Amino acid sequence: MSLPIDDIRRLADLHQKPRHLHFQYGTAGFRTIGENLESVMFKVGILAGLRSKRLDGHTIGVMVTASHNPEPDNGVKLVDPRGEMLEASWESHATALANAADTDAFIEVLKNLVKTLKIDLSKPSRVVYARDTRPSGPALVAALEDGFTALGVEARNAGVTTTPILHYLVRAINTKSTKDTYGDDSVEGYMQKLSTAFKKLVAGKPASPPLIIDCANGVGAEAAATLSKYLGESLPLILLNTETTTPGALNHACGADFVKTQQKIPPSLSSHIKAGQRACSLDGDADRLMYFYLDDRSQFHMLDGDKIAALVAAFIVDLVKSAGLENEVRVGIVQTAYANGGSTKYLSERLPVRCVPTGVKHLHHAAERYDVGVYFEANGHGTVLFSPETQATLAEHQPSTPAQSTALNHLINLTQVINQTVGDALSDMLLVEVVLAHRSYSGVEWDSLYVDLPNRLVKVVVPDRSIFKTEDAERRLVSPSGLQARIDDLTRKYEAGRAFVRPSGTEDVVRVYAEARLRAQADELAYRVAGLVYDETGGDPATRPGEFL
Ligand code: G16
Repeated sequence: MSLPIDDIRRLADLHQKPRHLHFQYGTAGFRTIGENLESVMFKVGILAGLRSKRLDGHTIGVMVTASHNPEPDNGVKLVDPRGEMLEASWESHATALANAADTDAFIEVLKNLVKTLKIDLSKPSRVVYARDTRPSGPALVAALEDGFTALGVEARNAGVTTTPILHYLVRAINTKSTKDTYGDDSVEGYMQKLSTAFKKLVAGKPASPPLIIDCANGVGAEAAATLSKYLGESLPLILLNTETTTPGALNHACGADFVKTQQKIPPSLSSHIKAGQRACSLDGDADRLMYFYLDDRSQFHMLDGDKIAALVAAFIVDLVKSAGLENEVRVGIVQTAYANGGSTKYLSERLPVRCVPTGVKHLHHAAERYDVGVYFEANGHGTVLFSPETQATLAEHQPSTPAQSTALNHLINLTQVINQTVGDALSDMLLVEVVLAHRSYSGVEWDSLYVDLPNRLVKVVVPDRSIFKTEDAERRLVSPSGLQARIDDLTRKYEAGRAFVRPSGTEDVVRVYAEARLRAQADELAYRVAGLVYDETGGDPATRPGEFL
């Protein structure tokens, strides 16, 4: 069987690549200004179908989103059959297809792919796809659907939903009627699974005061509203920033990325939040979560991905011990260079900790090597993975006391409340609420697990970010040459100083992170390192250091 060249040609002609652009399948798939992405979507539709054929007809996921990016951006990422990110070796195939200059070149790349990857075209191809609430979404989905039509893909439209729900659906579809069944392959199945496990985990605990959720004016608003119905009184939710149809509102002055980078409460929440009340922010596709609260003096306290990891890991370690499984089940942590030095010190005194490059795919793979792998990026993106062996151990273990039995049941319910396919803001939120309920913690006690070093994250717009190359899990620059030595010289002057520079994989910027003992020092170090980057590259004068907080 050969490729349906006529159909592909006819539809490819409708989705021509913009001449001047180069596309790259990066940290989170393709991501750029939405209106430039139509040709990419069409090609991704075909690529997803080929990936499914290569994997014997297993269902592949396609998510159309630009997550934390501003509204004019959009993007697309592929999801492999177990709900994990696309296998890294296929990223370059995606990039090659996206950059084929015209229909002839595209068909050539396709033929080569089919040949070199030995894709059996007679196999079925199945895809499930969804989009977030961005205005550019419907047109891009139409282009994606043309790609499905061109290859004859059996495509299931999951509509407008969150990235983590799409990942859940992919795994649920592929494990349906198997011993590894992940849940019913529907949004209801997801809601039912999470809320049922949550209710079991908090049964008998005092009712929580309401939790405020800043939905970033994104698709998380719809999912959170549905989840709220399933949770009922077990967790009262107050949903804010739910304007999914207001132009320009998505991620604007709200959401997880705003909270993390600005280190302050979204202005739209100020009149709703009372001292001591906990609140959290989702990002535009609900895969990141940031908690925060205001203290009695109205001071803002951020509980980011590092704090979530510390809270959750300690809880799981205690349950493992209480269940009598400390010799069988080893808990480990995965972080990135952005992890606050305070968190790394606290965690590595208690558990094995690994540092990997930014990007969920790196964290996810590293976490799979532990029996229970807790991975969170400081930006609030993360989850907990229980290895198949550990899940079997939990299922088979015979507790010898009632206390062991209770702890074991809690662990089993945790495997259900946690979305193990990918970081999931709503699932992570339930997980945090479980731990807070069990520990009787408010934000204050949680925050006091360790003290964050003051830190600052800034971005510099440079003419060509690809000249920035890193090593040592992105903690050091190897190019441009000599720049790392200048950063080192500067960093040495600050007590507890640490700084690094890396090119973003989702925005056309270079990111600079710095931390130091005192707030003013962390800010100064970040700006001075940004200044070095700027001087090195002749950055865009519109975004001089100091102007992009
Ligand atoms: C994506 C990735 C994350 C990463 C973030 C920022 O998040 O999934 O792993 O931390 O981008 O990446 P970068 O600093 O390279 O731009 P999201 O929430 O935007 O999908």
